[in-house]
Amino acid sequence: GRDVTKFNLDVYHNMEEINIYIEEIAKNHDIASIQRIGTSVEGNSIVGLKIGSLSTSGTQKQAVWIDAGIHAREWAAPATALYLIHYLVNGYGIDEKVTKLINTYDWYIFPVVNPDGYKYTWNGDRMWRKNRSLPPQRGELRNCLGVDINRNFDAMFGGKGTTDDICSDIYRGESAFSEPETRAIRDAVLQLKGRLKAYFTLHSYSQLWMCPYGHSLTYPLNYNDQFQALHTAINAVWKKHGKYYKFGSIASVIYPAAGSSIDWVYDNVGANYSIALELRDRGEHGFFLPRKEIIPTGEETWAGIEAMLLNVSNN
Ligand code: ING
Ligand code: ZN
Repeated sequence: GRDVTKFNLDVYHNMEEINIYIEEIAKNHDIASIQRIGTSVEGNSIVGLKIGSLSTSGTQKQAVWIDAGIHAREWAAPATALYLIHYLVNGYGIDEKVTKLINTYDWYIFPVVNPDGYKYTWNGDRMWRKNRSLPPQRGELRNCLGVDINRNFDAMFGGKGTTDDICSDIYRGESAFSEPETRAIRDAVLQLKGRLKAYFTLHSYSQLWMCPYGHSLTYPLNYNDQFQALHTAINAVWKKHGKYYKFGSIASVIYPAAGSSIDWVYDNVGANYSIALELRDRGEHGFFLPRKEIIPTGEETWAGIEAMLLNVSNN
């Protein structure tokens, strides 16, 4: 395929630009098609791409999922997802490893799964994290907005690292899957049940690659496999630009956090690898990662994903 868009990958883009880019990619690359998986609280489409060649075996291919932008202010994450889309569609038929990974897996990539929040970081509050859901009517004097989508999944919902305080950045919502953004991810991922090899969710910042669980310090049944995969990934990441990422389970590496997407996907969809990334940096610029670091972050993230998937093909 040819990249006819004048889209610069080394700048941050608003929601409109991202949606246009996604449409252009689908138009210009036979292996890419638009996926609309739901509608946000404020009526914005949750849009991504499926990137995959036709199955040559006649059976359905395994799938890899990558979402970004669950948290609005973590701009490095959507920017990295756009880089990955670019790298995949332009590398197909040219780069041997990309070609192999596209022939092996159907890729589902959703750069901004919280479009309302993302828009609000462009025209309201740059530090907004949650979605833009109205508060429940339960007689409180405060009228804070928003639910943390990464506490709203049905994985020990209401447990550690969550709160029912509507004003908190980790407000879990009224009930599991109360939010349309959470349900959109749930329903789309469930369609891949039985063939989802790996689920990735991109956040920033801190430079971490993590597996379940977030809800507690217990470890998933295949923890050794996931730990090994994370190790492979962070080594490849390090080789690319010399950046060091730590790895391990969510609760052991950062903090306990119930209701997250990776815990829910691991337990309910049967993906052997359910992985959350915290991209660059380690706090120097935090959510305001300089634009000159977008492409290096994309490059090292791809290096990790590629190394990991080529390594785990038998597990
Ligand atoms: N960190 C994540 C958060 O939601 C995380 C960490 C990832 C927790 C995956 C649970 C599962 O708090 C940021 N920066 O959002
Ligand atoms: Zn986050």
